[in-house]
Amino acid sequence: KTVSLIGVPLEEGSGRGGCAMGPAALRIAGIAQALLDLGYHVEDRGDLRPAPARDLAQMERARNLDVVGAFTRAIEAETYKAASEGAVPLLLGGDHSLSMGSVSGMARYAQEVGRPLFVLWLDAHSDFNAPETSPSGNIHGMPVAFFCGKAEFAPILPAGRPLVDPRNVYQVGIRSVDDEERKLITQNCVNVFDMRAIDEDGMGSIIKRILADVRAAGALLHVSLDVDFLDPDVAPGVGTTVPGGATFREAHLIMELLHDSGLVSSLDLVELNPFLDDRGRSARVMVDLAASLFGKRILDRPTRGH
Ligand code: DIR
Ligand code: MN
Ligand code: MN
Ligand code: MN
Repeated sequence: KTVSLIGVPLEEGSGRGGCAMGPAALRIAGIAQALLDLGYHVEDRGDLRPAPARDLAQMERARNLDVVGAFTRAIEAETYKAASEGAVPLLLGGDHSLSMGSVSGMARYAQEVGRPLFVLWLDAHSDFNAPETSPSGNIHGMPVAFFCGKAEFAPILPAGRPLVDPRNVYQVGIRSVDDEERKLITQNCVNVFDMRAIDEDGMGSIIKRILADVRAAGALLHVSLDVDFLDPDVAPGVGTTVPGGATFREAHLIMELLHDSGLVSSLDLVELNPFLDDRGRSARVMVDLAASLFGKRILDRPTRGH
């Protein structure tokens, strides 16, 4: 099996500098070698560097739309291409606005193979703002609304692009939602498992329920992992830390369950800001989590059925 690394040096969606160094930091932390050690064929497609899209006029409530929109187009095409060639696209971010492109590319691929696309969104934030509801104007707070067709800017992707049904979006780790955004996720029936749900029910049982839904639907599963999903003590290298996040073990458990499910079609690693990191610690945690998702185990405990 091939994993295609797609570098996305994008920070213009985040409202501060640093995430553009994320792909370099993830490479230095050993993302390719970790996958090679697990027996994958790794194809590094390098970094995308599109020129700003001159047809996308700036909007006050969606900052740097020309840059983010150009990246969205390039990411959508590259993700779709990698998936069509039979690889698992692994996006090395870059801020979370990159998921506008990666998820849209996977939605196009899923439509082509006649399967629904489900999304597992591991984040402190719901990222369901629209330009009209966003308190910041930062597009990294809007990607879920975008790929569900609930946030329109100037036309970035072709009209009639395949969308994700918000009922097929599962958000885990949520602990920071803006007021207007809360109404949107409720109205649109996004499945939200906030930190309280994790505390009450346990991470394992929540993820197993989600994976059962994905399996029952015969869907592809795109996983989007924001560094701030993790507790800031575990991963400080992110611009929007929120206290009370997932622990190291909870995060690894998710990755191990995802691997065992065999359902994951594609992955985003996003929001790593090496400028804010502590000697590469957060970059290494993200690489370690990706390795677990691709099959690395602490103990080779016998799998049921074997
Ligand atoms: C806030 C912060 N909800 C916003 N969002 C994110 O600006 O829309 N921070 N995604 O990482
Ligand atoms: Mn996010
Ligand atoms: Mn976040
Ligand atoms: Mn395995």
